[in-house]
This record gives sequence, C-alpha cells and structure tokens, in this order.
Amino acid sequence: VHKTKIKIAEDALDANTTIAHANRADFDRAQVRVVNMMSAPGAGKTSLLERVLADLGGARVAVLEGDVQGSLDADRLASLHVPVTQINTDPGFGGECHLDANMVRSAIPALPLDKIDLLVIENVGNLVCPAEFRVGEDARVMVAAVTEGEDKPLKYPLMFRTCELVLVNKIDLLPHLDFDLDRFLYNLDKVHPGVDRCLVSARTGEGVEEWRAWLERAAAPAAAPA
Ligand SMILES: Nc1nc2c(ncn2[C@@H]2O[C@H](COP(=O)(O)OP(=O)(O)OP(=O)(O)O)[C@@H](O)[C@H]2O)c(=O)[nH]1
Ligand SMILES: [Mg+2]
Repeated sequence: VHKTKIKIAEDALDANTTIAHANRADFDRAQVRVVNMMSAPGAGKTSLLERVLADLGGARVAVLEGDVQGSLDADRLASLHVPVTQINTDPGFGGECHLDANMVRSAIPALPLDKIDLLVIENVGNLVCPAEFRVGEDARVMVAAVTEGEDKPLKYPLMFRTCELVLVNKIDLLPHLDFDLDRFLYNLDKVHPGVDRCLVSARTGEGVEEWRAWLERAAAPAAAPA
C-alpha cells in the first residue's frame, strides 16, 4: 500500500514538472520573468507587495493572486493600479493549500503577458505544500515573520532551501518578542547556506528599499548565456 502511495505522489509531481516547463516556455516567449512568493498565512506577502509594486523602476508588473477563497488580497493590490488576476483553489481545484503548475496554466490566458516584464505570483499561505510545486517561476521568495519563531527553517526546510530570497518580516515587533534573530539566521544558514536575506518591516518600511531593488533585478531580462 505504501509503495502505491509513493508512486502516485511521484507521478503527480512529474506531471506538475512537465506543466511547469510548458508555463516556463510561455513566459519565456513573452519575455516575462516570474517570481513565486510564498509564506505561512499572514507573514506579510501582500503587505510587502503593497510597499513596492507601484514603483519598480519602470518595470511593468502584474500579479497572479492565489487564495483558497475570496479576493481580499487581489482587491488590496488592484488599488495600486497593477493588473491582478485571481485564482481561487476552492471552486474547481478542491480547495488546495497551494498553487500548482496546472492552476497557473489555467490562468495564463487571463494574464497580460505581452504588456508586462514581471509576473509576481502570491501563493496560498502555507509553509509546506507550495514549496513542493514548481509553477514555471524564475525565482522564489519566501517571507518568514519574526512572530513565527526562530526554529522554522529547521522544521520546514524545503521552502527555506528552495528559495532565492528570504524576507525576514515584522522586525518592528522585535522589541516585543523573545525572537532570537541571530539564532534564526544561524538556522537559516544551516538549511540554505548564504541564501540572500533582507530584514524588513512592511509596517515601518525598514529594509523595503532593499526588497524593491531585489525585485527590480528579478524583473530585468535574463543575461544571455555565455
Ligand atoms: N507589525 C507588523 N505587522 C505586519 C507587518 N507586515 C504585515 N503585517 C500585518 O500582518 C497581517 C498579515 O499581513 P498580510 O500582508 O495580509 O499577510 P499575507 O502573507 O499576505 O497573508 P495571507 O495571504 O493570508 O497568507 C496584517 O494584519 C498586516 O497588517 C509588519 O512588518 N509588521
Ligand atoms: Mg496575502
């Protein structure tokens, strides 16, 4: 029974990889760079996007917003006059706790790919499942809020290991918490040595310019292969 279960999971992930490659090919054809943003629920993905999306140094951006239900985050981001496309996993996708390549594929016809340089995908809030499913992205960003505890890289290593940038958010709250930032960074380097990280607060704006600069670089066309 165990073997069968593992085989089905492997097949599902293989199918996902195939569709992710098809998405990647569509994004490449349109010369659009794609960033997949992930975190536990409420770590601050939407708040950190609200801080930077209106000004990315001239790069044209759109958002693909993934939620189980509703369009609360899409409405927040649309008020920045950025094109936002909503995917809800509840109707049609079984209420999944993550986006997979097929869900993203189903949204591609609704995306303004010929008018943008960068697509930011806000994944469903979840620290586990989104990390398992590539969707055709160029880069992954994860947000880890200091309210979540310094042990999280050790307990949820896959997401920390498979991202290109870690945004350590809510640092305005540090004086009120017993969160040990040095211990968190030590744990982070244990699972993903040297990964880029920014200490940020969507509340006060601290560190936000560094995050904006990273996203601007992510929007730049890929360097030609040598
Ligand atoms: N103090 C403080 N609160 C923050 C910060 N960033 C976000 N918040 C608050 O945290 C809550 C969740 O923020 P969101 O930006 O909605 O988080 P999210 O990751 O998009 O949440 P989901 O999409 O539901 O997973 C909101 O009440 C924000 O105001 C921060 O830097 N400092
Ligand atoms: Mg959100």
